[in-house]
Amino acid sequence: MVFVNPTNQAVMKFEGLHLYHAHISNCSARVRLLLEEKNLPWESHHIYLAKRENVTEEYFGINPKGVVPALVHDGKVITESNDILAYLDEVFPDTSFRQVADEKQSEIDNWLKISGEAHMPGIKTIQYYKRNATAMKKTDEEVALYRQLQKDPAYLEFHGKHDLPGQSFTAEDAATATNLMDNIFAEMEGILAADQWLVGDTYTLADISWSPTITTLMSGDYDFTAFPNLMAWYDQISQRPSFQKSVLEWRKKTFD
Ligand SMILES: N[C@@H](CCC(=O)N[C@@H](CS)C(=O)NCC(=O)O)C(=O)O
Repeated sequence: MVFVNPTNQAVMKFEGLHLYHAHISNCSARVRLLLEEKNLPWESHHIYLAKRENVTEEYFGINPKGVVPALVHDGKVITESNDILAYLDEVFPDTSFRQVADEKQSEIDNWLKISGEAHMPGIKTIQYYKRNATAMKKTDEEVALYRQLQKDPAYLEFHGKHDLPGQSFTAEDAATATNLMDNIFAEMEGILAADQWLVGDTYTLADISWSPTITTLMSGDYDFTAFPNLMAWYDQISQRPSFQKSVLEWRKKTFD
C-alpha cells in the first residue's frame, strides 16, 4: 500500500475518513460504494471536475496526479481507487468483501488490477470521446496551470491530446479503447455465465470495483448487447440500496 506524502499538509490533521471525490466519476463511485457497503461514516469533499476544481495547487498537494478520488484516513493520504478499496477492506475487516477461499484471493486482486489498468486507455478515452469533449475542455489559463502542476507523463500525454485547441480523442482512439473494454467484458461474460459474481458465488471487491464503471459507460451509450450475463449481473448490483445511494443518487446531484 502506497501512502502519499501530501504537500497540502492541512489534511494531515484530519480525523476519520475523508473522501475527495466527484459525483459522476466511476473511480470515486467505487470507493463510495464500498464505504456504503461497510456502513462507514465519511466526510465528503466534492471536487467538481467540470469546473476544474481538481486543477489547483491545493488539490495537487493531496493527490499529486490531480485526479479523484483521494482518501484521507486519520491524516494518511491514499490514492488510486482500487488501492483504496483494498486498504479499506484491510483496515475495516468487520464486513469484508474478500470472503473467498485463499486460492481465489488472487482473482479479486487481478480484477482490481485490470480495473486500474483499463481506466485511462479504455474507459476514460471512451468517455472523453463520447461525452467530455466540450464539458472537460480547459481554458488556455487552465491548460497552462495544469501543465505546471501535473508531473505524471501519462496524464500529461492524455490531457495534452484533449487540450489541444479544437482537438480531442478521435473515433479511432475510441475504437481501440472499445476493443480493449470488449475483451475484458467478454471474459466477464464467460465467468458470469456460470457464476453469480465475478469471483465465484460471493459479492467481492471485484464486483464493487467494476459495477460503477458499467454505469459510466452506459451514460455514453456503450454497446453491451453482446454481454447479456454481464447486464444481468449489473442489474442485480444496481438494485442494491447501497449502489442506489452511493452511485446513482450521487450522479443526479448538481453542482452548478
Ligand atoms: N487510476 C486512478 C484514475 C483516477 C481518474 O482518472 N479519475 C478521473 C475521474 S474517474 C479524474 O479525476 N479525471 C480528471 C482528470 O483526469 O483531470 C484511480 O483509479 O483512482
